[in-house]
Amino acid sequence: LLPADDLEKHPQPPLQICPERSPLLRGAIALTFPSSLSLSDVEEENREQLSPGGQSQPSDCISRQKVAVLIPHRNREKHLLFLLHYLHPFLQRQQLQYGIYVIHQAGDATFNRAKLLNVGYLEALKEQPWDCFIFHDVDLVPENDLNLYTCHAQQPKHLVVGRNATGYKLRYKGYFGGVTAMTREQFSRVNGFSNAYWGWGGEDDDLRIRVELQKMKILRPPPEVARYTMVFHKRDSGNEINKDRMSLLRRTPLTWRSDGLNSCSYSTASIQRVPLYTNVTVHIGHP
Ligand code: UD2
Ligand code: MN
Repeated sequence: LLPADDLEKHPQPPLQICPERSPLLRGAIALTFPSSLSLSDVEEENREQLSPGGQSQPSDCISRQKVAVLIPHRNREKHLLFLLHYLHPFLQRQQLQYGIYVIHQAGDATFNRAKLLNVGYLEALKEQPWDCFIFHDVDLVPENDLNLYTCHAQQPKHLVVGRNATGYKLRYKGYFGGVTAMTREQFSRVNGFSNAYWGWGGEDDDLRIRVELQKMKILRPPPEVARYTMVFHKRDSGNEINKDRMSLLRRTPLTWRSDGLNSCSYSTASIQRVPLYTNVTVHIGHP
C-alpha cells in the first residue's frame, strides 16, 4: 500500500473486469467441522476482507456480477457458523462482489423456507442492485470452488448435483433443492417462490414448475464439481412435513401469477449488519 501523496504522484491504472476464470481457485477442498469453532474465530479469519453486513469485493479487479447469497434460518447457529467459515473464502477465491444475507424467521410458527427467501430477495434489493441471487440452505457446504456462485443470463442454475448423504447423485430428475442461482430478472419473471408452503417439502419443486412454465431450462455444473457436504441433522421441530404439498404442486400453473413476490406480506423486526452477514429478522405470519 502506498501513502496518500505517493498515490497522487503515481495514479493507479483503472481496475479491469476480473478474468473469466479466477486464478485463485483451488478445486476440491477437504472439509472438517470442528465443534470447537467459535463465532469470534470466524470473525477473526475474515476481519480484513469484509465490510459490515458480510460484504466483500475483489481488491484488484471488478467482479463480473454482484451476488447476494440468501440463507433461510432459524435455530441452526452451528450450521451457520460452519457455512460462513467456508463460504467467505470460497466466494473471495471466485473474485466476486457479494453480500451474505441471513433471513431469520421470528417466532415459533411453522417454518416457511420459500417465503423467507422471497423476503431476502426483496430486502437485499432495497440495499443494492444485485445481479444474481443464490438461494442457499444453511447446512450445505460446497466442496469445490469450481462450482461458481454466479448466474447464467438465460438459465437458472441448480448447484447441488450431489451430496455426501445421497452418494453424490441427483436425488431425482427435476430436483431443484438445496442451492440454486437465478438472476434478478429470472426470479422476478417467475414471481419468486410460492408463499404457501409451510413446513418441510415441495417449495423447491414449485419453483422448478415456475421455471418450466417460463420455458427456461435448468443448468447444472458437472457432478464432479457440484458437490456438497450436508452437516448431519434431524428434522427440526416447527418444520414438520407439509402434507398439502402435492395438492399445492398440482395447482402451481394456476396460482403462480398471484402467489409469490407480488403477494409476499411480512413485517421486518430488525436488520442488523453484523461482521459476517446481514441479519434480517422477519415476521412472516403462519399457515
Ligand atoms: C431439502 C432441500 C431444501 C428444501 C427442503 C424441503 C436439499 C439438499 N435440501 O432439505 O432445499 O427444499 O428439503 O423444505 O435437498 N431451516 C432452518 N431452521 C429450521 C428448519 C429449516 O434454518 O428449523 C432452513 C435451513 O436453511 C435448512 C433449510 O431450511 O437447511 C431446509 O430444511 P432442512 O435442512 O431441514 O431440509 P432438508 O435437509 O431435507
Ligand atoms: Mn438440510
